Amino acid sequence: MQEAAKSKDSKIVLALDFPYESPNNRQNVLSKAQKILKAVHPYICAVKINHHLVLPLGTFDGVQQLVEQIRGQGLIAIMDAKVNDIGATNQMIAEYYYSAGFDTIIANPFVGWDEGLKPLFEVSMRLNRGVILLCYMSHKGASEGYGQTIIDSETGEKTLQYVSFAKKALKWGADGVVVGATYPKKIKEIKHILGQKVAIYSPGVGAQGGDAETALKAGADYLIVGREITMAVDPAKASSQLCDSIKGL
Ligand code: O7M
Repeated sequence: MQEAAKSKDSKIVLALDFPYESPNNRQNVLSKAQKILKAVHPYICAVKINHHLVLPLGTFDGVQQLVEQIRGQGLIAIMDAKVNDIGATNQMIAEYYYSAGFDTIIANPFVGWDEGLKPLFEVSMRLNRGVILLCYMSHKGASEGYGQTIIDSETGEKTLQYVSFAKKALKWGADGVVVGATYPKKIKEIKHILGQKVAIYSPGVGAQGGDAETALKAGADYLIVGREITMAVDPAKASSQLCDSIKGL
């Protein structure tokens, strides 16, 4: 990610999301995605794909073509699977996505380590890929889970769920955490725990009300941006303007 961000001089991760279309128009979704990638690739450092594309296109029929295009453009391909199952299933999910060429996968730390995310980290290490963990999501309801006060199972002390997840990201050797751009104070708090060891990816800029500059100044390393670019009249212009506006931050 650091190399891609440096060579593209951009901290933008494009969330390649599109509104629902009838499954009969699947081919249209694929061409829209290919067209946007072609237009915006000079202004971004990575692309995040999730169910918006895997469901209509399929992993090995359509999404793999996009992953090849993404990697061919010198960008990192991130699979936003929010992996959240028992270990054996998590490992299978990762192996398939890695087979399709993804560099990294996003997982949910609520599932825990033993027989949870451990097999996912092991397969990722073995294949030299990355794991990014959710830490505090961008939507309002995030407070009900990520914002809960909990009793830490190891220390027996009261703490906040997202603080515990940030510490786990360090302990488990995660490559990044996701913290909503809509919560800059939480980005700052989490940055204080992670330092430069684990990168912060912030979604929620634009469409969800988060501000790019505020999130970066609070400590975000990368911004995950979807609709502000994908729904723009001119996606290349929208991404190049955003990229320019955050240079040097
Ligand atoms: O810029 P948007 O709002 O159009 O899109 C944001 C993208 O980031 C979209 O793909 C969401 O699924 C994702 N996202 C959030 O919006 N909030 C979160 O807390 C976490 C994610 C995410 O990427 O999780 C890995």
